[in-house]
Amino acid sequence: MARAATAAPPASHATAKNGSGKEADLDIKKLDAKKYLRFYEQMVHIREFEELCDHAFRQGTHGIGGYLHLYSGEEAIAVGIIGAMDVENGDAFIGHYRDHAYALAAGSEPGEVMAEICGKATGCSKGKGGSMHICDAKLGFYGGYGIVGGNVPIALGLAWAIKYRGENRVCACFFGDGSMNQGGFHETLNMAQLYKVPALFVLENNGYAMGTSIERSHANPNLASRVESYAMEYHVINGQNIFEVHEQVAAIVESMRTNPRPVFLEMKTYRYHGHGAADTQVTQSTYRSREEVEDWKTHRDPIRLAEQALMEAEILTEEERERIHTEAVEAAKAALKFSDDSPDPSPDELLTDVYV
Ligand SMILES: Cc1ncc(C[n+]2csc(CCOP(=O)(O)OP(=O)(O)O)c2C)c(N)n1
Ligand SMILES: [Mg+2]
Repeated sequence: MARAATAAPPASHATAKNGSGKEADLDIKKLDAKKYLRFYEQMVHIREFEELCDHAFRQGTHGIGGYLHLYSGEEAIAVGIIGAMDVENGDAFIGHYRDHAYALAAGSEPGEVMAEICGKATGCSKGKGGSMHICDAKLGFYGGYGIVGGNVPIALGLAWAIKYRGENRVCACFFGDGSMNQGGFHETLNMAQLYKVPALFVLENNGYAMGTSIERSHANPNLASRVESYAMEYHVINGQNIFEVHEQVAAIVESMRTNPRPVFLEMKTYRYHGHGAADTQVTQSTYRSREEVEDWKTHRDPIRLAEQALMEAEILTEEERERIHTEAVEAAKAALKFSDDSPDPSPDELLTDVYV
C-alpha cells in the first residue's frame, strides 16, 4: 500500500502559488541554527559559483565547451537532501546533468568542479567529463549523467548493493520530470519496490523538460501519484524552502535506515536559467513567460526565503549576510582562477580511465 503523500500536489505546476501543497509548520527558532546557517551559506556559494559559470560560458575564453546546465533556483534541494545524508558513512548519491550543486553540497573542492566544467586536467574527472559528468566517488557522489533517466537504474544497482551487503546506508537519486517518461524509470521503480532497496528517488519537478511543460508531456501531471502504481511511498515537498526540505527528508532518511525501503519525493521547484546555457529562452520567452520566471525569483527563491526566515529569527544578521555573499563571490572567482591556471589534459591521457 502506498502511504499518503504529505500534501496533495496542485494539478498545474506552473500555476501553483507556493510550489507545494501544505506548508510545513516549522518554528525556525527551535531548529539547529548552526546547521541552517551552513545550509544558507552553501546555497549562496552554489548560486555565485553557477552565476560565474554562466558568465564564463558567455565570455567563451575559459574553456567551457558544449554543455552547461545551471541549477540556480533549485539549490535548497541539493543542499537540504545531501545535508540529510551521512557522507562520512558512505551514503551514495547520483544525479543527472544539472549536477554541479550535488558535488558542491557534498563538499567537493570548488576549484576541481570548475576545472572539470572547463575541461582542465585538474578537474574532478580529469577534464574528461565536463559539466554533465562531475563525479566525486570519495564523497559518495557517483556522478552526473547525460542521458535523461539513465541514472535511475544505476541508483537501483547502488541501492541493491547496500541491501545485498546488509549495510545501513542509503542511496539518493536526483532526476528531472523528463525522466519519468523513460521506460527504465518504470522498470527501476517496480524492482526497487519489489526488493525493498534503500533508494530515495528525488524528482526535481521544475515544470519543464527543455521547452516542454509537464502539462504537455505527462498524461497525468500529478507526477508523484504516478508511483502509486508501484505501491511506493511518496511525499510532495516544497523544494524552495530549505527548512521544509531538510526537516522532512532527514526524518525520511533516518526511517529508511531502520526500515529499508524505496521512497519517492516530488520536490516542487523551478530553474531560473534556460535549459542549458545555449538556451536563451528565458529572455525570448518562447515556452514560459518572463512574468512566470520573475514570480518564482521574487516570491519563491530558496536563498531569499532562507535569508528572511533566518533574519526574522535573529539567527542571521545583516553583517553576516553581507560577509557570506562577499565570500561566495570571492570563492567562485578563486575556483575559476584555479581552473584558468590549470593545464589542459595531456594527449597521453586520451585512453586512460575510459573504456576502449
Ligand atoms: C534519453 C535522452 N533523451 C533526450 C535527451 C535530450 N535532453 C536533454 S535534457 C532533456 C530534458 C530533461 O528535462 P528534465 O528531466 O525535466 O530535467 P531538467 O532539465 O528540467 O532538470 C532532454 C530531452 C537526453 N539527454 N537523453
Ligand atoms: Mg524538468
